[in-house]
Amino acid sequence: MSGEATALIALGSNLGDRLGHMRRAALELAGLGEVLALSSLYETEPVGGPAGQQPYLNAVALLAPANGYEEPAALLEGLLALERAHGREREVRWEARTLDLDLLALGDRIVNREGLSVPHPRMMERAFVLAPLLEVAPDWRHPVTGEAAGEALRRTGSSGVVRTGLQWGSR
Ligand code: A4P
Ligand code: MG
Repeated sequence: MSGEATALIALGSNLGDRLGHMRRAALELAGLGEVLALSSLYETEPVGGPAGQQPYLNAVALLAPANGYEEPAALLEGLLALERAHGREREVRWEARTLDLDLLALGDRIVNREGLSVPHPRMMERAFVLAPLLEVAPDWRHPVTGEAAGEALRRTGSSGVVRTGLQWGSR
Protein backbone atom coordinates (compact mmCIF):
# COMPACT_ATOMS: atom_id res chain seq x y z
CA MET A 1 0.00 0.00 0.00
CA SER A 2 2.63 2.55 -0.94
CA GLY A 3 0.09 4.92 -2.48
CA GLU A 4 3.07 6.52 -4.20
CA ALA A 5 3.70 3.87 -6.83
CA THR A 6 2.92 4.80 -10.41
CA ALA A 7 1.78 2.27 -12.96
CA LEU A 8 2.93 1.80 -16.54
CA ILE A 9 0.11 0.63 -18.77
CA ALA A 10 0.57 -0.61 -22.36
CA LEU A 11 -2.25 0.08 -24.80
CA GLY A 12 -2.61 -1.76 -28.10
CA SER A 13 -5.21 -2.10 -30.85
CA ASN A 14 -5.15 -3.74 -34.26
CA LEU A 15 -8.79 -4.39 -35.02
CA GLY A 16 -11.60 -2.06 -36.07
CA ASP A 17 -11.30 1.66 -35.44
CA ARG A 18 -7.83 1.43 -33.90
CA LEU A 19 -7.41 5.13 -33.23
CA GLY A 20 -10.91 5.38 -31.78
CA HIS A 21 -10.23 2.49 -29.39
CA MET A 22 -6.93 4.02 -28.30
CA ARG A 23 -8.45 7.46 -27.75
CA ARG A 24 -11.40 6.13 -25.79
CA ALA A 25 -9.13 3.93 -23.70
CA ALA A 26 -6.93 6.89 -22.80
CA LEU A 27 -10.00 8.76 -21.54
CA GLU A 28 -11.32 5.71 -19.71
CA LEU A 29 -8.01 5.20 -17.89
CA ALA A 30 -8.89 8.35 -15.97
CA GLY A 31 -11.49 6.19 -14.19
CA LEU A 32 -8.65 4.15 -12.67
CA GLY A 33 -6.41 7.01 -11.61
CA GLU A 34 -4.66 10.13 -12.76
CA VAL A 35 -3.07 9.85 -16.19
CA LEU A 36 0.27 11.59 -15.61
CA ALA A 37 1.63 11.10 -19.12
CA LEU A 38 0.73 9.52 -22.44
CA SER A 39 3.31 8.53 -25.04
CA SER A 40 2.95 9.23 -28.72
CA LEU A 41 0.95 6.74 -30.76
CA TYR A 42 3.16 4.19 -32.54
CA GLU A 43 2.31 2.03 -35.52
CA THR A 44 3.92 -1.38 -35.12
CA GLU A 45 4.24 -4.66 -36.98
CA PRO A 46 2.39 -7.50 -35.24
CA VAL A 47 4.66 -9.78 -33.23
CA GLY A 48 3.47 -13.41 -33.08
CA GLY A 49 -0.12 -14.48 -33.63
CA PRO A 50 -1.90 -15.56 -36.81
CA ALA A 51 -0.55 -14.32 -40.17
CA GLY A 52 -2.19 -11.45 -42.01
CA GLN A 53 -3.02 -9.22 -39.04
CA GLN A 54 -3.19 -5.45 -39.42
CA PRO A 55 -0.46 -3.36 -37.87
CA TYR A 56 -1.04 -2.30 -34.28
CA LEU A 57 -1.30 1.07 -32.73
CA ASN A 58 0.63 0.95 -29.44
CA ALA A 59 1.25 3.45 -26.67
CA VAL A 60 2.15 3.57 -22.99
CA ALA A 61 0.47 5.56 -20.20
CA LEU A 62 1.87 6.54 -16.83
CA LEU A 63 -0.90 6.34 -14.24
CA ALA A 64 -1.16 7.26 -10.57
CA PRO A 65 -3.74 4.70 -9.43
CA ALA A 66 -6.84 6.00 -7.65
CA ASN A 67 -8.00 4.70 -4.28
CA GLY A 68 -9.00 1.09 -4.68
CA TYR A 69 -6.65 0.51 -7.62
CA GLU A 70 -3.31 0.64 -5.79
CA GLU A 71 -2.96 -3.13 -5.66
CA PRO A 72 -1.82 -4.88 -8.85
CA ALA A 73 -4.73 -7.34 -8.90
CA ALA A 74 -7.32 -4.57 -8.53
CA LEU A 75 -5.67 -2.48 -11.22
CA LEU A 76 -5.52 -5.41 -13.65
CA GLU A 77 -9.19 -6.14 -12.95
CA GLY A 78 -9.98 -2.53 -13.87
CA LEU A 79 -7.98 -2.83 -17.10
CA LEU A 80 -9.67 -6.10 -18.08
CA ALA A 81 -13.08 -4.48 -17.50
CA LEU A 82 -12.13 -1.69 -19.93
CA GLU A 83 -11.01 -4.28 -22.50
CA ARG A 84 -14.35 -6.05 -22.19
CA ALA A 85 -16.18 -2.76 -22.71
CA HIS A 86 -14.35 -2.50 -26.05
CA GLY A 87 -15.74 -5.83 -27.18
CA ARG A 88 -12.48 -7.70 -26.72
CA GLU A 89 -12.87 -11.38 -27.50
CA ARG A 90 -10.28 -13.97 -26.61
CA GLU A 91 -9.97 -17.11 -28.66
CA VAL A 92 -6.51 -17.48 -30.14
CA ARG A 93 -3.41 -16.29 -28.33
CA TRP A 94 -1.99 -13.08 -29.78
CA GLU A 95 -4.84 -12.76 -32.28
CA ALA A 96 -6.04 -9.35 -33.45
CA ARG A 97 -7.76 -7.34 -30.75
CA THR A 98 -9.83 -4.16 -30.46
CA LEU A 99 -8.02 -3.22 -27.27
CA ASP A 100 -5.27 -4.79 -25.20
CA LEU A 101 -4.35 -3.18 -21.89
CA ASP A 102 -1.38 -4.68 -20.09
CA LEU A 103 -0.10 -3.77 -16.67
CA LEU A 104 3.61 -3.44 -17.42
CA ALA A 105 4.74 -2.40 -13.96
CA LEU A 106 3.50 -0.89 -10.72
CA GLY A 107 6.32 0.85 -8.87
CA ASP A 108 8.79 -1.86 -7.89
CA ARG A 109 6.13 -4.44 -7.16
CA ILE A 110 6.92 -8.01 -8.17
CA VAL A 111 4.01 -10.42 -8.56
CA ASN A 112 4.07 -13.87 -10.11
CA ARG A 113 0.93 -15.84 -9.76
CA GLU A 114 -1.76 -17.44 -11.89
CA GLY A 115 -3.33 -14.69 -14.01
CA LEU A 116 -1.02 -11.90 -12.83
CA SER A 117 2.65 -11.31 -13.59
CA VAL A 118 4.21 -7.91 -12.86
CA PRO A 119 6.43 -6.66 -14.39
CA HIS A 120 4.90 -7.99 -17.58
CA PRO A 121 7.07 -11.01 -18.51
CA ARG A 122 7.69 -10.11 -22.16
CA MET A 123 8.03 -6.34 -21.93
CA MET A 124 11.84 -6.17 -22.10
CA GLU A 125 11.89 -8.04 -25.42
CA ARG A 126 9.36 -5.82 -27.18
CA ALA A 127 10.27 -2.64 -28.97
CA PHE A 128 6.56 -1.81 -29.35
CA VAL A 129 6.44 -1.52 -25.54
CA LEU A 130 9.90 -0.08 -24.86
CA ALA A 131 9.85 2.79 -27.36
CA PRO A 132 6.67 4.41 -26.02
CA LEU A 133 7.59 3.53 -22.41
CA LEU A 134 10.80 5.54 -22.74
CA GLU A 135 8.79 8.66 -23.60
CA VAL A 136 6.87 8.58 -20.32
CA ALA A 137 9.50 6.98 -18.04
CA PRO A 138 12.96 7.55 -19.56
CA ASP A 139 14.86 6.30 -16.50
CA TRP A 140 12.78 3.22 -15.83
CA ARG A 141 14.62 0.07 -14.80
CA HIS A 142 13.34 -3.45 -14.41
CA PRO A 143 12.98 -4.08 -10.66
CA VAL A 144 14.28 -7.66 -10.88
CA THR A 145 17.09 -7.53 -13.45
CA GLY A 146 18.03 -3.86 -13.05
CA GLU A 147 18.15 -3.49 -16.83
CA ALA A 148 17.20 -0.02 -18.04
CA ALA A 149 14.42 0.25 -20.63
CA GLY A 150 16.79 2.23 -22.86
CA GLU A 151 19.38 -0.56 -22.79
CA ALA A 152 16.68 -3.09 -23.59
CA LEU A 153 15.56 -1.07 -26.61
CA ARG A 154 19.12 -0.87 -27.90
CA ARG A 155 19.26 -4.64 -27.56
CA THR A 156 15.96 -5.30 -29.39
CA GLY A 157 16.35 -2.56 -32.01
CA SER A 158 13.34 -0.56 -33.17
CA SER A 159 12.54 -2.16 -36.48
CA GLY A 160 8.82 -2.36 -37.20
CA VAL A 161 8.06 0.38 -34.65
CA VAL A 162 7.24 3.83 -36.03
CA ARG A 163 6.22 6.88 -34.03
CA THR A 164 3.24 8.49 -35.76
CA GLY A 165 1.97 12.06 -35.71
CA LEU A 166 -1.50 10.81 -34.74
CA GLN A 167 -3.07 12.88 -31.99
CA TRP A 168 -4.87 11.65 -28.89
CA GLY A 169 -7.40 14.41 -29.53
CA SER A 170 -8.69 17.01 -27.13
CA ARG A 171 -8.67 15.59 -23.62
N1 A4P B 1 -2.04 -11.30 -17.21
C1 A4P B 1 -1.08 -11.67 -16.34
N2 A4P B 1 -0.28 -10.66 -16.03
C2 A4P B 1 -0.74 -9.59 -16.74
C3 A4P B 1 -0.32 -8.25 -16.84
N3 A4P B 1 0.74 -7.79 -16.15
N4 A4P B 1 -1.02 -7.43 -17.67
C4 A4P B 1 -3.05 -12.22 -17.73
C5 A4P B 1 -2.07 -7.90 -18.39
N5 A4P B 1 -2.53 -9.18 -18.33
C6 A4P B 1 -1.86 -10.01 -17.51
O1 A4P B 1 -3.75 -11.78 -21.62
C7 A4P B 1 -3.89 -13.06 -21.09
C8 A4P B 1 -4.00 -12.98 -19.60
O2 A4P B 1 -2.79 -12.52 -19.07
C9 A4P B 1 -5.01 -11.99 -19.05
O3 A4P B 1 -6.28 -12.54 -18.93
C10 A4P B 1 -4.45 -11.67 -17.66
O4 A4P B 1 -5.11 -12.39 -16.64
P1 A4P B 1 -4.59 -11.38 -22.86
O5 A4P B 1 -4.54 -9.91 -22.95
O6 A4P B 1 -5.89 -12.05 -22.82
O7 A4P B 1 -3.85 -12.13 -24.02
P2 A4P B 1 -2.77 -11.66 -24.94
O8 A4P B 1 -2.52 -10.20 -24.77
O9 A4P B 1 -3.08 -12.20 -26.29
O10 A4P B 1 -1.63 -12.54 -24.38
P3 A4P B 1 -0.35 -12.12 -23.75
O11 A4P B 1 0.44 -13.38 -23.65
O12 A4P B 1 -0.50 -11.29 -22.54
O13 A4P B 1 0.13 -11.24 -24.91
P4 A4P B 1 1.23 -10.23 -24.90
O14 A4P B 1 2.51 -10.91 -24.59
O15 A4P B 1 0.85 -9.02 -24.17
O16 A4P B 1 1.25 -9.94 -26.43
N6 A4P B 1 2.44 -7.02 -31.56
C11 A4P B 1 2.43 -5.68 -31.63
N7 A4P B 1 3.06 -5.03 -32.64
N8 A4P B 1 1.79 -4.93 -30.67
C12 A4P B 1 1.14 -5.51 -29.62
O17 A4P B 1 0.56 -4.80 -28.79
N9 A4P B 1 0.59 -7.58 -28.49
C13 A4P B 1 0.65 -8.89 -28.35
C14 A4P B 1 0.14 -9.52 -27.13
C15 A4P B 1 1.28 -9.73 -29.39
N10 A4P B 1 1.86 -8.99 -30.47
C16 A4P B 1 1.82 -7.65 -30.53
C17 A4P B 1 1.15 -6.92 -29.52
MG1 MG C 1 -3.06 -8.42 -22.67
